[in-house]
Amino acid sequence: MNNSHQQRIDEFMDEMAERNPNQPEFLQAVKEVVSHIIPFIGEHKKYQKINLLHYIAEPERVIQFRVPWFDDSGTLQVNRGYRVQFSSAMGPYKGGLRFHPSVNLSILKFLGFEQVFKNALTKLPLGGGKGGADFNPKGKSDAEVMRFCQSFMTELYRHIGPDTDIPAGDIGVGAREIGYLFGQYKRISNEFTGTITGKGISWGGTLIRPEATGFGLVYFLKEILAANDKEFKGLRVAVSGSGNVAQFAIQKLIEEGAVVISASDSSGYAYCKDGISQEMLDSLMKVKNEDRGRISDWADGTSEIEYFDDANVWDLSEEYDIALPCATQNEIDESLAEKIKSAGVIAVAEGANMPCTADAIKYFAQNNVMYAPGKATNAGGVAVSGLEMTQNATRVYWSEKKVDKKLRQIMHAIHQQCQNYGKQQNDSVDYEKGANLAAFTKVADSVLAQGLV
Ligand code: NDP
Ligand code: 2IT
Repeated sequence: MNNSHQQRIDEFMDEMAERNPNQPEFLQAVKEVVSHIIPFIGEHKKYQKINLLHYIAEPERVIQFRVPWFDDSGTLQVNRGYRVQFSSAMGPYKGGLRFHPSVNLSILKFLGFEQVFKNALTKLPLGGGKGGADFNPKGKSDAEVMRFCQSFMTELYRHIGPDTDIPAGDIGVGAREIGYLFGQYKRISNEFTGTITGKGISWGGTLIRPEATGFGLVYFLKEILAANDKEFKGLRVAVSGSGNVAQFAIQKLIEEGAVVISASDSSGYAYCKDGISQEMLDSLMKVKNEDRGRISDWADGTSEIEYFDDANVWDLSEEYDIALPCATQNEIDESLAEKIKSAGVIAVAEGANMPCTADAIKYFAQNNVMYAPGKATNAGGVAVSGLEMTQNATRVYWSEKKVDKKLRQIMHAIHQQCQNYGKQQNDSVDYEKGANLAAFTKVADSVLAQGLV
């Protein structure tokens, strides 16, 4: 990168920091994208006419609201709810809802910003947004979760709609929460439309949506391996997280013949020397999804699973070939990236959104570890949400085979876009640059075509 580009990036980020104080995650996500876009704009006159970067980095609308609800003891609780409607350049706002105590505006703006580019890569007509609340569903009764979801939707419903903004799940928002949110939306609006995705299959959902993010991640990884004359068989894969994305990534990896050696949650991690079998995965899904238990409960009493309490899975000192972070943002910093490299890893593909810090990504680039960013690799989830919207709008249900085939095609096309825009002089692919530039051109062209104000 030449000095004038670096200077422009620094100036732009200084301005962003001033306009968005105390939003480190948002600034991190923006910097990651503009580092590629600024040199690209320098080479493409049509994007130089106007202040496109400022336009794209400013959400169209941010909604913040009070969410009051009564807990089981009759005490009033108050949480903070949000919806960041980031961009409608390419379609209605689309993106998940996160319920986690760490949720704040910085985190939701980073997620909304990334979502705009991710959704563009799917080639479906989707804008980008994200929302959620600083509510912790962990340890709450079903009735408490229901009351919270109903109160949350009682405000959110006026801002969303099947052609306006279509929320879905994310951390802490799974099948149960989507059900309660949709039920309340339907009740208030008196319409049964596809305003939320991730619905149950008997009430407007699509087959393969629960699986889509994890499956899509593995389909993408398969493309990376194939481009490097490699295949899954026998490769050892470390996975973090044990939620929706991790579970179905593990399932597809097992099908592909890989050996999955780990899963984790925020309390610790499980190491399975000989790999997680389908039977072990079934039991993990039961513990997590039905019993709402911990990884430690899964490991309890079994000899195949070694549990490490209060420990980070990326500290693992065993040898493995591939790392799939599927838990949360910034779970891998530079020192953990070094550990991952020394475990013998050839590729890191992000199931989570922004799980690697900027320094970790730099370390991978400098140390010959292939790195594929979440906006490309985890786009399968929102892609199948888009397919759910199509089915809802036309009032049909597609077969599992049809949805899975479309998901594979979409992941293949995203990989191709990364190759087209990220090919390096030595023929290797910079997936981060490829994803950013491929997405940027689509978003920017849509913005320019529609007029700016
Ligand atoms: P779930 O809530 O189903 O699972 C989240 C998992 O990550 C849990 O194992 C959780 O552990 C762990 N986790 C969450 N926060 C932390 C933390 N601060 N530190 C350590 N572990 C943590 O969420 P999903 O599987 O849906 O989401 C995982 C990631 O994938 C997120 O980054 C999300 O944005 C991203 N993603 C999700 C998509 C989807 O379709 N669901 C689509 C694309 C991306 P614990 O139970 O202890 O909190
Ligand atoms: O980060 C994501 O892409 C999601 N949480 C899924 C969004 C969606 O609308 O399905």
